[in-house]
Amino acid sequence: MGRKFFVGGNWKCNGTVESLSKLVGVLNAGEIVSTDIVEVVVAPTFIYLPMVKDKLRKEIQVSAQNCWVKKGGAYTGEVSAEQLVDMGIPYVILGHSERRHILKESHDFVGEKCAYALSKGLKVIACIGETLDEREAGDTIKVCAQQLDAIKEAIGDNWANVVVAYEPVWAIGTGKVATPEQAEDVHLEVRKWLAENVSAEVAESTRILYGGSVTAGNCKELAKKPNVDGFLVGGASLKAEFIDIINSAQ
Ligand code: G2H
Repeated sequence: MGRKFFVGGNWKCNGTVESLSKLVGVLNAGEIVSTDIVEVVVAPTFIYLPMVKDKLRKEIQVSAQNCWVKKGGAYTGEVSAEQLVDMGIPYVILGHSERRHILKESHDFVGEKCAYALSKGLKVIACIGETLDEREAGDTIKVCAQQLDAIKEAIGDNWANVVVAYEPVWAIGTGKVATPEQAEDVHLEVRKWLAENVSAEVAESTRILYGGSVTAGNCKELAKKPNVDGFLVGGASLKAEFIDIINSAQ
């Protein structure tokens, strides 16, 4: 069976009860292709997760944007994987570059978070990607491999509930989208890495998403690439054009 297209909306630290209710209304009213063809997930901040989950059409799932690295307890300000499961949240985004770079989450810490979240039954959208300096130094694949190595070190061969999101940092929120060829080149390398370091089956079945300034205008060309299995969308997922991105599923 082929890989089902996957479109995630990462709402980041945006929204209010009013604006997100309106956005959910837009998503509920939009015509979207069958869930046989595309899996759709949106990720509000923790505080709005229950509200969005309740109001949203059932074809669209919800995701957290982060969770704590181990069992909950005396960790002020954190939300545990158990608590997400308790609230019926199926997905969590881990290792987003805004957390790696602004909050200094290391490769190993992200790997440990992935392992713990998976062990509690969450599905993980694991983000990787290089900075502009790393790309210009020719280190794109090396950096992505280091990030994947740390995840593999923590989760072993347990990739069935992992979706990988390749998000070049230089393309995030900048309006500078990777070309379809640039995205495909890295996705192919990520798939090779999976084949060489995990298994041929995992390489074949794992969805590899592209993220970084995806819009309704550029998604169709990106989606044509054989190793682009969907998108993780930030800014454009807060707008009605997210429907068009969902419908770019091939
Ligand atoms: C990358 C992406 C969503 P944007 O962070 O994860 O955001 O589409 O705004 O570049």
